[in-house]
Amino acid sequence: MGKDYATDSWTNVGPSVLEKLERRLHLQANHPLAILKAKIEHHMNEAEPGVYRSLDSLNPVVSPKLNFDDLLFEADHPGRRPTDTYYVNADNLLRTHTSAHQSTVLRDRSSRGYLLTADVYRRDEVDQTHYPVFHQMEGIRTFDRSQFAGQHMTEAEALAAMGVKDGAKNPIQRQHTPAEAAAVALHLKSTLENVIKNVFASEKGLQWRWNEEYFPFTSPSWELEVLYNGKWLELFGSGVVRQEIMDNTGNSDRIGWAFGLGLERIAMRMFNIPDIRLFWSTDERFTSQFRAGSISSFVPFSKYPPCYKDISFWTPPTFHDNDFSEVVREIAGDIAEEAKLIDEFTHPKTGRASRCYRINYRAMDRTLTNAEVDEVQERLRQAVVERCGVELR
Ligand code: FA5
Ligand code: MG
Repeated sequence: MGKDYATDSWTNVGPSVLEKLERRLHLQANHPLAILKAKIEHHMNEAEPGVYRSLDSLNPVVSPKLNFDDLLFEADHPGRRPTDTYYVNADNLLRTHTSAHQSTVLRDRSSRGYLLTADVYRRDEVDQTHYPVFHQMEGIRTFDRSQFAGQHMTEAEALAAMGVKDGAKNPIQRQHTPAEAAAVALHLKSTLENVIKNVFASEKGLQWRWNEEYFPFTSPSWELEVLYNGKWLELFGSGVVRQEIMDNTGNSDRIGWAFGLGLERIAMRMFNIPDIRLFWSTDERFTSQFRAGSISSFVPFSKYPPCYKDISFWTPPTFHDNDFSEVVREIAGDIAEEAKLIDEFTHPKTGRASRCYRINYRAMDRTLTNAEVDEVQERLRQAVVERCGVELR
């Protein structure tokens, strides 16, 4: 990004993740993620003309303060751990969500709404729906609080109107009147229902549901799920912005909602893309299938055969699944389709823990040879010993 960063004991970003910083898939007009972004932006601008300002080029390197503290994350929140987050060094990390820019844009006060799209980074498992880099769109909308001054509702009425079952678990903030919280929450829900109806317009009988959720930076909070291939798939998190955040950014006179939506989750369904790795493909058989402004169904090129290899090892007490996933990503790259834990046990006498993973190797553009996979597996075996301190069995 044109800047040098010193490494330290926190540094845990490897080259395969760093090279993704330059790809900016959501800015390539003919890429499915950019097509989806444009569709949502267009819809939101029609729904409320002139309200939402689009931002899509903010720097992915942010401070832990912006990513966590400003959003009121607890000091011991698991998201802060280096097992879950990519740290450039102790003072800089790769944003784990677009909410990392909330306090910056709120402080700006030049607009009542924002749609902020960006690449986000998380250490995670390896399979067809998880990738260490994905894309989110953050929506933020604020309102002048004085406009709700004349409205009255009891707490019970407001909770019922918003669809909150237990006000102790998912409370209206003490700084808010029940009426203003309900008005903002209902605006949020209807806005987002209209987004998914617009995005999935061609789908008959689309089914969705709101679940109550928890986020440190919103209350009440919800996520929305849609029914996809018989399974409920989570599309976004959302809620009424915590008033402390509004106060800290010079917005005590305003109340707001926010949502954070995963673009890949929607695009996979919209364009029929079966594997999250495909978004990163530069294979023309993938890229040539999409055009700005049009929603087309992906025609898969033939699926190449998988090749399974198992690896078993004794683990030290500090071992974390995500550290193993990271080594798989660094060594095997995109030919690793999935790394699945298939067995674990603790030796009854020595108390040592053992794990066995099955790695499914499959390239999306060619057939892998056994010799080639053996070579990768051998390098992986060496690397896990060196980097995770395990003992191979
Ligand atoms: C967040 O990231 C919150 N910042 C969302 C938010 C914003 C809540 C504003 C309230 C107000 P979460 O971790 O659930 O929440 O991720 C949000 C969405 O990103 C998910 O619903 C999902 O669609 C997508 N997502 C999360 N993890 C992955 C992943 N590993 N791969 C692809 N998409 C993912
Ligand atoms: Mg979630």
